[in-house]
Amino acid sequence: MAPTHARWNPELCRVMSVSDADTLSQSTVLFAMRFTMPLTCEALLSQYPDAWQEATVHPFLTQCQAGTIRPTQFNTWLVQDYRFVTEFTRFVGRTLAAAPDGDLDVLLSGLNALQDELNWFREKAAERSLDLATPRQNTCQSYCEFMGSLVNAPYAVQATALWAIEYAYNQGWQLPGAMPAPYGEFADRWGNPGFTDYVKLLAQQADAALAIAPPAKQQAATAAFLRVAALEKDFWQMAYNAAA
Ligand code: HMH
Repeated sequence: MAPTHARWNPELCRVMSVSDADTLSQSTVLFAMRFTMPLTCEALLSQYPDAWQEATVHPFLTQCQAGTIRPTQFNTWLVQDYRFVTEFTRFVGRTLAAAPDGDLDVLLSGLNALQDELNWFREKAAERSLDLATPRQNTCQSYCEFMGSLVNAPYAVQATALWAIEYAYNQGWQLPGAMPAPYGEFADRWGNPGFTDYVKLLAQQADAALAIAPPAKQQAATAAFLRVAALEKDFWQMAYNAAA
């Protein structure tokens, strides 16, 4: 007999062989949903709140907001992030190469913005007399290698990683609140409404790919999300490791 309680999703009850949904607790059903419902970006954020918090909340960002970050630390981040973005651009290019027709428009707009961003980084580095050929620190190197390792990953995994990478900066730079000069310009680059809209479109595209991905690919997407979160956390910390 089909369950009649309005709160329960009939498809979920069918998959779970539930005939009397009223006897199940809400938490049991939420637990079961992790194994029966398609994975989404939103589900990843609610399943791993601690990992995501560590990726997006860091003293580096709060010190930018307070205006107390040391210029050498900020410059270290800036140079490492330029080195990251050059490889990230290639990662987006490879993701575009694997994308379905309907996703090309959004990914092309992302690459267009990255062209502007790379030139902006070069301007910021020139203003500060920074050497953009400074070697990559270990975390930057690991992050670039991780993105390289996704070259043959299923599109659902690439799209999930791409969303997570962009969302980490979109949230990280916004959460502390308005930043004073010269950091406001940096916060705005990843916190502006246009970028926020772009990240939402990336989530929709990742969700659509995940919805048709078999469980093994969804697991790989989860692993990629958690790896991005860990790398983002370590990336902020690099600012304190060495001079630019
Ligand atoms: C480390 N993650 C890092 N750098 C960036 N510029 C972004 C994400 C967003 O593009």
